[in-house]
Amino acid sequence: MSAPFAAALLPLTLLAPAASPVSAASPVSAASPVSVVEADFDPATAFVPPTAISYASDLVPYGSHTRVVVDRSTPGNTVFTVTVAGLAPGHAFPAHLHTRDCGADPAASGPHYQHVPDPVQPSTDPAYANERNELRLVLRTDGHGDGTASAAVGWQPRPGEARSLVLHAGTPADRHAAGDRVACVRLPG
Ligand SMILES: [Cu+2]
Repeated sequence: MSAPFAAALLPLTLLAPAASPVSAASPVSAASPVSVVEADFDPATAFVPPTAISYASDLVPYGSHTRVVVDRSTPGNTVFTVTVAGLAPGHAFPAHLHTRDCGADPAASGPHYQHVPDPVQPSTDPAYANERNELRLVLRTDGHGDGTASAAVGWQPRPGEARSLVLHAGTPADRHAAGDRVACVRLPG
């Protein structure tokens, strides 16, 4: 290899370590007991599928922010903490763990994740559809549209089966039905 050619390669070699923490982030966070997703809400029509999708920009403005912390560090337990900034002020958003990945269609995230799956779907039996068997949060925003909510459950999601956190329209619902899906955050694993 000629010396000029080797010199040309050097900057690429130096770039490689800078890129590796980014590429390692997903596998590490999936295996780590604590995973953190931090993202701005974008429209579902964005060219690159966003980590956080807003389906209702009046309630979840584009560019508003979320942070979802999933803490599995206590065996047999999971603590979910959802923080938002810049959403509709003075609003209560029900938030749940759903089974499938977010998509352009709000229904893409599928049904609620259940620790003990109801053999009858859609699940309406209160023996399965309850806050112990599902993750159910209510995210209340202050006058600035900021808020945080946390809940602990006595289980850990099965890998790959709890792919998203969905925010519903809640109250005041304005132009939406209270149960409409207004935003979706993609979760690792
Ligand atoms: Cu839901």
